[in-house]
Amino acid sequence: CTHPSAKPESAVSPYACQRRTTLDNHNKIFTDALEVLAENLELSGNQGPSLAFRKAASVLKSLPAALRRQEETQHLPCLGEHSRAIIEEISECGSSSRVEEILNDERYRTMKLFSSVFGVGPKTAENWFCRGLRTFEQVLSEPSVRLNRMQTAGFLFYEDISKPVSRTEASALKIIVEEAVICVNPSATVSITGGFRRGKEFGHDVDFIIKTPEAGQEDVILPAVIKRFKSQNILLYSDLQESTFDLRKLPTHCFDAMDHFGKCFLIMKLKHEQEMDARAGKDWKAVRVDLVAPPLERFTYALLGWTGSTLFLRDLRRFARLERGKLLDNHALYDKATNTFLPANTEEDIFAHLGLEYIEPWQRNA
Ligand code: 8DG
Ligand code: MN
Ligand code: MN
Repeated sequence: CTHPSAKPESAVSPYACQRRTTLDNHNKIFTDALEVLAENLELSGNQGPSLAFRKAASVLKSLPAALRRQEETQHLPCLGEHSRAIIEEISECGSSSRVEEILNDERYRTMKLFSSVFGVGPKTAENWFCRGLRTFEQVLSEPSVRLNRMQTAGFLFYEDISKPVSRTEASALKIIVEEAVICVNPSATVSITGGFRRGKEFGHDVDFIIKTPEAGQEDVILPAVIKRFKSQNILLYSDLQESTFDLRKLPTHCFDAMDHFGKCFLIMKLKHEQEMDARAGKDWKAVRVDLVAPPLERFTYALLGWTGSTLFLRDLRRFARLERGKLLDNHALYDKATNTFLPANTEEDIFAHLGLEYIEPWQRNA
Protein backbone atom coordinates (compact mmCIF):
# COMPACT_ATOMS: atom_id res chain seq x y z
CA CYS A 1 0.00 0.00 0.00
CA THR A 2 1.19 3.49 -0.84
CA HIS A 3 1.10 6.41 1.54
CA PRO A 4 -2.30 8.17 1.55
CA SER A 5 -0.81 11.65 1.19
CA ALA A 6 0.55 10.61 -2.22
CA LYS A 7 -3.03 10.20 -3.48
CA PRO A 8 -5.49 12.83 -4.69
CA GLU A 9 -8.58 13.57 -2.56
CA SER A 10 -10.98 11.42 -4.54
CA ALA A 11 -8.73 8.35 -4.57
CA VAL A 12 -9.57 5.12 -2.77
CA SER A 13 -7.72 5.06 0.57
CA PRO A 14 -5.32 2.22 1.35
CA TYR A 15 -6.86 2.17 4.85
CA ALA A 16 -10.12 0.21 5.16
CA CYS A 17 -11.24 2.64 7.90
CA GLN A 18 -11.32 5.42 5.25
CA ARG A 19 -13.53 3.41 2.92
CA ARG A 20 -17.25 2.64 3.16
CA THR A 21 -17.66 -1.06 2.51
CA THR A 22 -21.24 -2.30 2.45
CA LEU A 23 -22.34 -5.88 1.81
CA ASP A 24 -23.24 -4.84 -1.74
CA ASN A 25 -20.15 -6.31 -3.41
CA HIS A 26 -20.03 -5.54 -7.14
CA ASN A 27 -16.78 -7.44 -7.68
CA LYS A 28 -17.59 -10.80 -6.14
CA ILE A 29 -16.03 -12.84 -8.97
CA PHE A 30 -12.70 -11.15 -8.24
CA THR A 31 -12.93 -11.00 -4.44
CA ASP A 32 -13.97 -14.68 -4.14
CA ALA A 33 -10.89 -15.65 -6.16
CA LEU A 34 -8.52 -13.42 -4.17
CA GLU A 35 -9.94 -14.79 -0.92
CA VAL A 36 -9.28 -18.37 -2.04
CA LEU A 37 -5.64 -17.39 -2.62
CA ALA A 38 -5.56 -15.72 0.82
CA GLU A 39 -7.16 -18.69 2.53
CA ASN A 40 -4.76 -21.13 0.89
CA LEU A 41 -1.79 -19.13 2.19
CA GLU A 42 -3.35 -18.84 5.67
CA LEU A 43 -3.85 -22.58 5.82
CA SER A 44 -0.15 -23.07 5.15
CA GLY A 45 0.94 -20.54 7.78
CA ASN A 46 1.83 -17.67 5.43
CA GLN A 47 -0.07 -14.90 7.19
CA GLY A 48 1.86 -12.03 5.57
CA PRO A 49 1.30 -12.91 1.91
CA SER A 50 -2.26 -13.91 2.75
CA LEU A 51 -2.99 -10.44 4.13
CA ALA A 52 -1.91 -8.87 0.82
CA PHE A 53 -4.67 -10.79 -1.01
CA ARG A 54 -7.19 -10.03 1.74
CA LYS A 55 -6.42 -6.30 1.41
CA ALA A 56 -6.71 -6.44 -2.38
CA ALA A 57 -10.11 -8.14 -2.08
CA SER A 58 -11.20 -5.57 0.51
CA VAL A 59 -10.36 -2.63 -1.79
CA LEU A 60 -12.50 -4.17 -4.56
CA LYS A 61 -15.39 -4.74 -2.11
CA SER A 62 -15.53 -0.98 -1.43
CA LEU A 63 -15.96 0.00 -5.10
CA PRO A 64 -19.37 1.43 -6.12
CA ALA A 65 -19.47 -0.65 -9.33
CA ALA A 66 -17.93 -3.65 -11.06
CA LEU A 67 -14.49 -3.19 -12.61
CA ARG A 68 -14.93 -2.91 -16.34
CA ARG A 69 -11.54 -2.29 -17.85
CA GLN A 70 -8.16 -3.41 -16.67
CA GLU A 71 -6.96 0.23 -16.50
CA GLU A 72 -9.43 0.84 -13.69
CA THR A 73 -7.19 -1.13 -11.34
CA GLN A 74 -4.19 1.14 -12.02
CA HIS A 75 -5.32 3.78 -9.54
CA LEU A 76 -6.37 1.40 -6.79
CA PRO A 77 -4.21 0.92 -3.68
CA CYS A 78 -3.20 -2.44 -2.19
CA LEU A 79 -3.34 -4.29 -5.51
CA GLY A 80 -0.03 -6.02 -6.09
CA GLU A 81 1.25 -7.44 -9.36
CA HIS A 82 -0.08 -10.87 -8.45
CA SER A 83 -3.59 -9.61 -7.59
CA ARG A 84 -3.71 -7.56 -10.83
CA ALA A 85 -2.72 -10.62 -12.87
CA ILE A 86 -5.49 -12.69 -11.27
CA ILE A 87 -8.06 -9.93 -11.94
CA GLU A 88 -6.90 -9.68 -15.56
CA GLU A 89 -7.14 -13.42 -16.11
CA ILE A 90 -10.65 -13.54 -14.63
CA SER A 91 -11.74 -10.54 -16.77
CA GLU A 92 -10.52 -12.32 -19.89
CA CYS A 93 -11.24 -16.00 -19.22
CA GLY A 94 -13.95 -15.87 -16.58
CA SER A 95 -11.80 -17.74 -14.06
CA SER A 96 -8.25 -18.02 -12.76
CA SER A 97 -6.28 -21.21 -13.43
CA ARG A 98 -4.35 -20.83 -10.15
CA VAL A 99 -7.59 -20.50 -8.17
CA GLU A 100 -9.10 -23.53 -9.93
CA GLU A 101 -5.93 -25.47 -9.14
CA ILE A 102 -6.18 -24.57 -5.43
CA LEU A 103 -9.88 -25.45 -5.30
CA ASN A 104 -9.03 -28.91 -6.65
CA ASP A 105 -5.94 -29.34 -4.49
CA GLU A 106 -6.22 -32.23 -2.03
CA ARG A 107 -4.22 -30.44 0.64
CA TYR A 108 -6.34 -27.26 0.43
CA ARG A 109 -9.60 -29.20 0.42
CA THR A 110 -8.60 -31.37 3.37
CA MET A 111 -7.19 -28.46 5.41
CA LYS A 112 -10.35 -26.46 4.76
CA LEU A 113 -12.53 -29.40 5.79
CA PHE A 114 -10.57 -30.04 9.00
CA SER A 115 -10.33 -26.39 10.02
CA SER A 116 -14.08 -26.01 9.55
CA VAL A 117 -14.42 -27.96 12.81
CA PHE A 118 -14.89 -25.75 15.93
CA GLY A 119 -11.60 -25.93 17.87
CA VAL A 120 -9.45 -27.10 14.94
CA GLY A 121 -6.94 -24.51 13.75
CA PRO A 122 -4.48 -24.63 10.85
CA LYS A 123 -1.82 -26.39 12.99
CA THR A 124 -4.04 -29.32 13.97
CA ALA A 125 -5.50 -29.52 10.45
CA GLU A 126 -1.98 -29.73 9.00
CA ASN A 127 -0.94 -32.32 11.56
CA TRP A 128 -3.86 -34.56 10.60
CA PHE A 129 -3.24 -34.02 6.88
CA CYS A 130 0.46 -34.90 7.21
CA ARG A 131 -0.48 -38.12 8.97
CA GLY A 132 -2.41 -39.12 5.86
CA LEU A 133 -5.87 -38.42 7.26
CA ARG A 134 -8.36 -37.09 4.71
CA THR A 135 -11.86 -37.51 6.13
CA PHE A 136 -13.64 -36.97 9.48
CA GLU A 137 -14.20 -40.75 9.61
CA GLN A 138 -10.47 -41.35 9.39
CA VAL A 139 -9.71 -38.72 12.06
CA LEU A 140 -12.32 -40.10 14.44
CA SER A 141 -11.19 -43.71 14.02
CA GLU A 142 -7.46 -42.94 14.31
CA PRO A 143 -6.38 -44.16 17.79
CA SER A 144 -3.47 -41.72 18.10
CA VAL A 145 -5.69 -38.65 17.56
CA ARG A 146 -6.63 -37.08 20.90
CA LEU A 147 -9.41 -34.52 20.63
CA ASN A 148 -9.68 -31.76 23.24
CA ARG A 149 -13.04 -30.76 24.75
CA MET A 150 -13.62 -28.02 22.17
CA GLN A 151 -12.88 -30.32 19.21
CA THR A 152 -15.04 -33.08 20.68
CA ALA A 153 -17.96 -30.62 20.78
CA GLY A 154 -16.98 -29.42 17.30
CA PHE A 155 -17.42 -32.92 15.86
CA LEU A 156 -20.46 -33.76 17.96
CA PHE A 157 -22.41 -30.73 16.70
CA TYR A 158 -20.66 -30.37 13.33
CA GLU A 159 -23.76 -30.81 11.20
CA ASP A 160 -25.59 -27.94 12.92
CA ILE A 161 -22.78 -25.49 13.62
CA SER A 162 -21.32 -25.78 10.11
CA LYS A 163 -24.62 -24.43 8.77
CA PRO A 164 -24.95 -20.64 8.60
CA VAL A 165 -26.94 -18.96 11.38
CA SER A 166 -29.75 -16.79 10.01
CA ARG A 167 -30.75 -13.33 11.23
CA THR A 168 -34.05 -14.84 12.42
CA GLU A 169 -32.14 -17.38 14.51
CA ALA A 170 -29.90 -14.60 15.83
CA SER A 171 -32.97 -12.60 16.93
CA ALA A 172 -34.46 -15.66 18.65
CA LEU A 173 -31.17 -16.16 20.52
CA LYS A 174 -31.09 -12.51 21.50
CA ILE A 175 -34.40 -12.94 23.33
CA ILE A 176 -33.03 -15.99 25.20
CA VAL A 177 -29.75 -14.26 26.12
CA GLU A 178 -31.55 -11.07 27.12
CA GLU A 179 -33.97 -12.98 29.33
CA ALA A 180 -31.09 -14.69 31.17
CA VAL A 181 -29.04 -11.49 31.50
CA ILE A 182 -31.97 -9.46 32.86
CA CYS A 183 -32.87 -12.25 35.28
CA VAL A 184 -29.34 -12.04 36.70
CA ASN A 185 -29.08 -8.25 36.58
CA PRO A 186 -32.23 -6.27 35.66
CA SER A 187 -30.22 -3.16 34.77
CA ALA A 188 -27.92 -4.92 32.28
CA THR A 189 -28.53 -4.72 28.51
CA VAL A 190 -27.61 -6.96 25.58
CA SER A 191 -26.68 -5.89 22.04
CA ILE A 192 -25.91 -7.94 18.96
CA THR A 193 -22.43 -7.25 17.63
CA GLY A 194 -20.14 -8.99 15.09
CA GLY A 195 -21.33 -9.65 11.55
CA PHE A 196 -25.04 -9.26 12.32
CA ARG A 197 -24.43 -5.70 13.57
CA ARG A 198 -22.75 -5.04 10.20
CA GLY A 199 -26.01 -6.08 8.52
CA LYS A 200 -25.07 -9.62 7.46
CA GLU A 201 -28.02 -11.96 6.85
CA PHE A 202 -26.01 -15.03 7.92
CA GLY A 203 -23.10 -15.69 10.27
CA HIS A 204 -20.98 -18.53 11.60
CA ASP A 205 -22.01 -17.56 15.15
CA VAL A 206 -23.96 -14.85 17.02
CA ASP A 207 -21.91 -12.31 19.00
CA PHE A 208 -23.43 -10.46 21.96
CA ILE A 209 -21.99 -7.69 24.11
CA ILE A 210 -23.38 -7.14 27.60
CA LYS A 211 -23.49 -3.71 29.22
CA THR A 212 -23.63 -3.52 33.00
CA PRO A 213 -24.17 -0.06 34.53
CA GLU A 214 -22.48 -0.74 37.89
CA ALA A 215 -18.75 -1.24 38.41
CA GLY A 216 -17.73 -4.84 39.05
CA GLN A 217 -21.01 -6.30 37.74
CA GLU A 218 -19.33 -7.41 34.54
CA ASP A 219 -17.31 -10.03 36.45
CA VAL A 220 -20.28 -11.88 37.91
CA ILE A 221 -22.72 -11.73 35.02
CA LEU A 222 -21.24 -14.37 32.66
CA PRO A 223 -20.89 -17.19 35.24
CA ALA A 224 -24.45 -16.46 36.39
CA VAL A 225 -25.83 -16.46 32.84
CA ILE A 226 -24.05 -19.75 32.08
CA LYS A 227 -25.49 -21.26 35.26
CA ARG A 228 -28.96 -20.23 34.17
CA PHE A 229 -28.52 -21.68 30.65
CA LYS A 230 -27.39 -24.95 32.26
CA SER A 231 -30.45 -25.08 34.48
CA GLN A 232 -32.61 -24.47 31.39
CA ASN A 233 -30.83 -27.37 29.66
CA ILE A 234 -29.94 -25.22 26.62
CA LEU A 235 -26.15 -25.26 26.95
CA LEU A 236 -24.26 -27.83 24.87
CA TYR A 237 -20.73 -26.46 25.37
CA SER A 238 -19.21 -23.56 27.27
CA ASP A 239 -15.75 -22.10 27.57
CA LEU A 240 -15.74 -19.23 30.07
CA GLN A 241 -12.69 -16.98 30.02
CA GLU A 242 -12.61 -14.80 33.11
CA SER A 243 -11.53 -11.21 32.84
CA THR A 244 -7.79 -10.49 33.04
CA PHE A 245 -8.43 -6.80 32.46
CA ASP A 246 -6.29 -4.50 34.62
CA LEU A 247 -6.79 -0.74 34.32
CA ARG A 248 -3.25 -0.11 35.61
CA LYS A 249 -1.75 -2.04 32.70
CA LEU A 250 -3.21 0.19 29.98
CA PRO A 251 -2.27 0.78 27.23
CA THR A 252 -2.02 -2.95 26.69
CA HIS A 253 -0.22 -3.00 23.35
CA CYS A 254 -2.49 -5.82 22.22
CA PHE A 255 -3.45 -4.45 18.87
CA ASP A 256 -4.98 -7.54 17.37
CA ALA A 257 -8.50 -8.70 18.20
CA MET A 258 -7.37 -10.15 21.55
CA ASP A 259 -8.70 -8.49 24.67
CA HIS A 260 -8.77 -9.06 28.43
CA PHE A 261 -12.52 -8.89 29.02
CA GLY A 262 -14.59 -11.67 30.49
CA LYS A 263 -16.08 -13.65 27.61
CA CYS A 264 -17.50 -17.02 26.80
CA PHE A 265 -17.63 -19.18 23.72
CA LEU A 266 -20.77 -21.29 23.76
CA ILE A 267 -22.75 -23.82 21.80
CA MET A 268 -26.42 -23.38 22.59
CA LYS A 269 -29.56 -25.33 21.83
CA LEU A 270 -31.97 -23.23 19.81
CA LYS A 271 -35.44 -24.77 19.68
CA HIS A 272 -37.17 -24.41 16.36
CA GLU A 273 -40.85 -23.75 16.55
CA GLN A 274 -42.33 -25.58 13.57
CA GLU A 275 -40.99 -28.75 11.99
CA MET A 276 -38.99 -31.40 13.81
CA ASP A 277 -35.66 -32.40 12.30
CA ALA A 278 -37.15 -35.76 11.29
CA ARG A 279 -33.83 -37.47 10.59
CA ALA A 280 -32.16 -36.50 13.83
CA GLY A 281 -35.40 -36.69 15.79
CA LYS A 282 -34.63 -33.43 17.56
CA ASP A 283 -36.48 -30.14 17.71
CA TRP A 284 -33.43 -27.91 18.17
CA LYS A 285 -30.36 -26.65 16.33
CA ALA A 286 -26.92 -26.25 17.91
CA VAL A 287 -25.66 -22.68 17.43
CA ARG A 288 -22.32 -21.03 18.26
CA VAL A 289 -22.72 -18.00 20.52
CA ASP A 290 -20.06 -15.58 21.85
CA LEU A 291 -20.70 -13.31 24.85
CA VAL A 292 -18.40 -10.52 26.04
CA ALA A 293 -18.88 -8.41 29.18
CA PRO A 294 -16.53 -5.40 29.40
CA PRO A 295 -16.51 -2.91 32.29
CA LEU A 296 -18.89 0.02 31.60
CA GLU A 297 -16.13 2.58 30.96
CA ARG A 298 -14.56 0.23 28.33
CA PHE A 299 -17.86 -0.56 26.60
CA THR A 300 -17.50 1.68 23.53
CA TYR A 301 -14.02 0.40 22.64
CA ALA A 302 -15.16 -3.20 23.14
CA LEU A 303 -18.26 -2.63 20.98
CA LEU A 304 -16.14 -1.15 18.18
CA GLY A 305 -13.66 -4.05 18.37
CA TRP A 306 -16.28 -6.79 18.45
CA THR A 307 -18.27 -5.25 15.58
CA GLY A 308 -15.36 -5.81 13.19
CA SER A 309 -14.80 -6.60 10.46
CA THR A 310 -11.40 -7.98 11.39
CA LEU A 311 -9.79 -6.20 8.45
CA PHE A 312 -11.60 -2.93 9.18
CA LEU A 313 -10.41 -2.96 12.80
CA ARG A 314 -6.90 -3.96 11.80
CA ASP A 315 -6.66 -0.90 9.56
CA LEU A 316 -8.32 1.37 12.13
CA ARG A 317 -5.61 0.42 14.67
CA ARG A 318 -2.87 0.78 12.07
CA PHE A 319 -4.23 4.17 10.97
CA ALA A 320 -4.38 5.38 14.59
CA ARG A 321 -0.78 4.32 15.21
CA LEU A 322 0.88 5.31 11.94
CA GLU A 323 -1.10 8.40 10.92
CA ARG A 324 -2.16 9.80 14.32
CA GLY A 325 0.37 8.56 16.89
CA LYS A 326 -2.45 6.99 18.92
CA LEU A 327 -2.86 3.46 20.22
CA LEU A 328 -6.28 1.86 19.78
CA ASP A 329 -7.31 -1.54 21.06
CA ASN A 330 -10.49 -3.11 22.46
CA HIS A 331 -9.87 -1.40 25.84
CA ALA A 332 -8.86 2.18 25.13
CA LEU A 333 -7.55 4.90 22.84
CA TYR A 334 -4.23 6.33 24.00
CA ASP A 335 -2.55 9.47 22.71
CA LYS A 336 1.23 9.02 22.68
CA ALA A 337 1.89 12.77 22.23
CA THR A 338 0.07 13.81 25.43
CA ASN A 339 0.30 10.48 27.31
CA THR A 340 -3.42 10.54 27.92
CA PHE A 341 -6.36 8.24 27.38
CA LEU A 342 -9.07 9.72 25.18
CA PRO A 343 -12.59 9.28 26.53
CA ALA A 344 -15.40 8.02 24.31
CA ASN A 345 -19.10 7.59 25.04
CA THR A 346 -19.96 6.60 21.49
CA GLU A 347 -18.20 5.09 18.49
CA GLU A 348 -18.55 8.51 16.83
CA ASP A 349 -16.27 9.91 19.56
CA ILE A 350 -13.53 7.41 18.67
CA PHE A 351 -13.66 8.22 14.95
CA ALA A 352 -13.64 11.94 15.82
CA HIS A 353 -10.54 11.55 18.05
CA LEU A 354 -8.83 9.93 15.06
CA GLY A 355 -9.91 12.67 12.66
CA LEU A 356 -11.87 10.17 10.60
CA GLU A 357 -15.30 10.51 9.02
CA TYR A 358 -17.74 8.29 10.90
CA ILE A 359 -18.24 4.92 9.24
CA GLU A 360 -21.51 3.18 10.16
CA PRO A 361 -21.39 -0.49 11.25
CA TRP A 362 -22.93 -1.63 7.94
CA GLN A 363 -20.15 0.22 6.10
CA ARG A 364 -17.43 -1.71 7.97
CA ASN A 365 -17.63 -4.90 5.90
CA ALA A 366 -14.04 -4.50 4.67
P1 8DG B 1 -19.36 -14.21 11.24
O1 8DG B 1 -19.48 -14.67 12.66
O2 8DG B 1 -20.61 -13.63 10.70
O3 8DG B 1 -18.79 -15.25 10.36
O4 8DG B 1 -18.31 -12.98 11.20
P2 8DG B 1 -17.91 -12.00 12.36
O5 8DG B 1 -19.03 -11.86 13.35
O6 8DG B 1 -17.38 -10.76 11.76
O7 8DG B 1 -16.68 -12.74 13.01
P3 8DG B 1 -16.40 -13.29 14.48
O8 8DG B 1 -15.33 -14.32 14.34
O9 8DG B 1 -17.65 -13.74 15.15
O10 8DG B 1 -15.76 -12.07 15.26
C1 8DG B 1 -16.45 -10.87 15.51
C2 8DG B 1 -15.48 -9.83 15.95
O11 8DG B 1 -15.04 -10.08 17.28
C3 8DG B 1 -14.22 -9.79 15.08
O12 8DG B 1 -14.05 -8.48 14.58
C4 8DG B 1 -13.11 -10.12 16.04
C5 8DG B 1 -13.71 -9.66 17.37
N1 8DG B 1 -13.06 -10.17 18.56
C6 8DG B 1 -12.46 -9.32 19.46
N2 8DG B 1 -11.91 -10.03 20.46
C7 8DG B 1 -12.16 -11.34 20.20
C8 8DG B 1 -11.82 -12.53 20.90
O13 8DG B 1 -11.16 -12.52 21.94
N3 8DG B 1 -12.26 -13.70 20.34
C9 8DG B 1 -13.00 -13.72 19.19
N4 8DG B 1 -13.42 -14.91 18.71
N5 8DG B 1 -13.32 -12.59 18.50
C10 8DG B 1 -12.91 -11.42 19.00
O14 8DG B 1 -12.46 -8.10 19.31
MN1 MN C 1 -19.69 -13.55 14.47
MN1 MN D 1 -17.63 -14.61 17.25
